[in-house]
Amino acid sequence: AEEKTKGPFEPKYEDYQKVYKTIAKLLEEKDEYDDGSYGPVLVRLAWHCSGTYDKETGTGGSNGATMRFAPEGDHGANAGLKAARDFLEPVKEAYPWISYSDLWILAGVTAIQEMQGPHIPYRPGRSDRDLSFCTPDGRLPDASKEQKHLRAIFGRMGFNDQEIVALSGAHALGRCHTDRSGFDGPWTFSPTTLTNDYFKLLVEEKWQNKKWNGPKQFEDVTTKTLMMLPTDMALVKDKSFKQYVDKYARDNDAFFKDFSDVVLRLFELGVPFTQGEDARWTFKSSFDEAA
Ligand code: CCH
Repeated sequence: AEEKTKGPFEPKYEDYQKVYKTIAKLLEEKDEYDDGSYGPVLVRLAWHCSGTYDKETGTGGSNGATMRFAPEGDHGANAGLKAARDFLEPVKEAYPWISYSDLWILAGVTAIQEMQGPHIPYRPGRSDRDLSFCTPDGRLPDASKEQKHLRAIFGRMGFNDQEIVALSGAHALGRCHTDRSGFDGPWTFSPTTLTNDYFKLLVEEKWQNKKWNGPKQFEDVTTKTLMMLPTDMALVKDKSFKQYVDKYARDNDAFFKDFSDVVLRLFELGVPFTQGEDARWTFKSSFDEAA
């Protein structure tokens, strides 16, 4: 009798949930990094893959994982993201069927959920591409600039004012490193938990120019331990941006809902999915499992 040949491995929801769990476990184990978590730098990796998208030419975005290659990996904006890519290398070895580009975005989703953020629905479908797909330098935002620059950069990706503000709430997480961007310090007192504190601090705290040898940044008058970038301060200077800062400062649920919607879109920019939007999955977090 003819033997049925096994087709190629077709990973399903359960397989991706396994990868999620492996990343979540590693996040818990490797707690000696930075403020105690690789979570923030994983979110930054996923955003810097996606944020190169240009809607006019359809180039850039999270398809391809072209940051593996020197031209893009060496862009100034990507300084320090090797820590995130190296963190994920053992996961790629354990699950060789997942593309780097799907893995890096799944890691961003995992990090957000494991830092108590909202669920971010996810679809696989990214494939890795060679270095000829690297994007030119200069597509990611420059922190020394203000509202005009933010609208130009995020407009190129297809985002409006409300979406720019919602996305910026990610700065509740992590910190600036002098040896990476030149800036220094965290935005909030809980840099490994996603909250709307970034917005609350922007409206409730007084901010002053930090006197130091580094690039222009702001410090909170009360403790002088927190920071804001010029691009962060632009969100309260600009009336159209400010209305959304006020809204998210008042209402964490509204922030979580809008953040989930916009991050989902960010993470899908430039990906030629073969499956429709109804094929998106929502992964269980450690908090769902404990419940
Ligand atoms: Fe950001 N970000 N970001 N950012 N960012 C930095 C760190 C993080 C800008 C500049 C910087 C988004 C938008 C912007 C994160 C997520 C997002 C740093 C410090 C700079 C500078 C890097 C360092 O020194 O390590 C600018 C300008 C913009 C314009 O809007 C968006 C959008 C997101 C995600 C949705 C996260 C997370 C970090 C912390 C990384 C870490 O290592 O702790």
